[in-house]
Amino acid sequence: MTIPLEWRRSHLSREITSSLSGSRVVVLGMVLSVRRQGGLCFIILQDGCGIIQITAHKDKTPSQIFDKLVELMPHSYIGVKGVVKAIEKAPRGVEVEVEDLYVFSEPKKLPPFEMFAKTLPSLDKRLEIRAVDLRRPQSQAIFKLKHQVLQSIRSFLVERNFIEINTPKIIGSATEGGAALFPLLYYDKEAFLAQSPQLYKEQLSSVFERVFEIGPVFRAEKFKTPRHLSEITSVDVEVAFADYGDVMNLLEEMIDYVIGNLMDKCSEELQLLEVKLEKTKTPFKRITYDEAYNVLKDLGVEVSWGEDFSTLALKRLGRINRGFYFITDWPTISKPFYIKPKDDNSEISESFDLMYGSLELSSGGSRVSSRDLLVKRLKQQGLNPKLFDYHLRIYDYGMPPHAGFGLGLERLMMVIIGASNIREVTLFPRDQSRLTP
Ligand code: AMO
Repeated sequence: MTIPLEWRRSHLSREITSSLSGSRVVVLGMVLSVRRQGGLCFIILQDGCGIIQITAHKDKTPSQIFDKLVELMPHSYIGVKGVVKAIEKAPRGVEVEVEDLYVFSEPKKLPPFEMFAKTLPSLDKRLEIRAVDLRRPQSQAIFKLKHQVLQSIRSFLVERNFIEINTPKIIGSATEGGAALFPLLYYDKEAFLAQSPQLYKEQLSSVFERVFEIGPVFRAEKFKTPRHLSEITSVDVEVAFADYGDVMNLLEEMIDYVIGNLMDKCSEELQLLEVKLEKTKTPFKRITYDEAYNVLKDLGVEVSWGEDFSTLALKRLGRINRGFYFITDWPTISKPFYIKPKDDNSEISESFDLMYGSLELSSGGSRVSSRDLLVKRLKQQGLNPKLFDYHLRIYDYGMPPHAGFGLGLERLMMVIIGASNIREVTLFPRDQSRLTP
């Protein structure tokens, strides 16, 4: 369908303010609600950036237009021509008084939830028609916040001379351990979906020094939890001539910047979601793995030195440590091969996890920059160095010391809006039981 010239949009909802009073505008969007009140009809129209009230007066609007307006179903996509009026009672203090109407499409049926409903069907049901669920202003607000988080991360890093990279998502060998890989057939060879841009970002830090990538990573997760997905967006950062202390500082500064930016720029979305953000307190608390281990032992929680903390153990730690904190200096054995053991104690590594209560948001550390040590660490972890030849050969030509982290964007969003399920902050989540939409 070609859009008639006279039904091209003149203004977005957000651009219509009382300063346009008396002007003629053309607005396009989706009907969120229709309300008849005596001789008046009020429509809330939603476009990509907000809402605007449309008002029709029975005695002023041509009758065929008025009759059509009151019959409109929510989810109709329409165009309205009319005059802007400043009205105190209207949402945003402004409305458009209808002169003409164009109906682009009308729904065949209505979704099983209202656009402003407080009680909703289960997330699983809503995900079946996710793009319709996203028409709810509250649902949309989550992704507008996510967009702002991404914008803020980019501007924070670019201001600090980082360059954005894009690395392959089809790869030949594991980076984070073999179990969580998705295999695929790459022509006649076995390949995998990337678990992380880890090795590429490390190599590129030897060239550009400060690199970041924001992109999908794939994990064949065996867990069915509200915190795990099979495909997530990872914010990966790598810095040359830096160690784990430097990148922990960078990460906490970045989180602080992102939250400050949301508070400044997204008050509408935060209000809609009833989220009250507080300025973060930096520096974040830092506890070592051993300190956490001893606290857990004292609490009678079963922990085995050298292993990751269990969900229960993290819950207990989260009760003591509210908000953001780092767990540092993990046993070398618990971390991937590229994490650097300490020079004075090779059992402990220069590593960290960033936590929020019991939720892990990020992990990172100083990297091994010697080829020989990298080969040794690969072998220790039961990995075949031959499969990493493409990576190891770069180290033959020299490698600066470097450090970095990977931050799970969806986990950060869970913390920001207080979501209990990661699927709530993912447009089209992928997990063991979900491959559509
Ligand atoms: P790691 O494997 O800890 O580290 O991943 C980094 C962060 O990504 C998020 N995350 C997930 N979120 C949801 N579902 C999942 N299945 C999932 N897996 C990971 C978490 C986690 O903290 N290469 C290293 C990073 C580095 O050292 O630079 C890495 O990938 O928030």
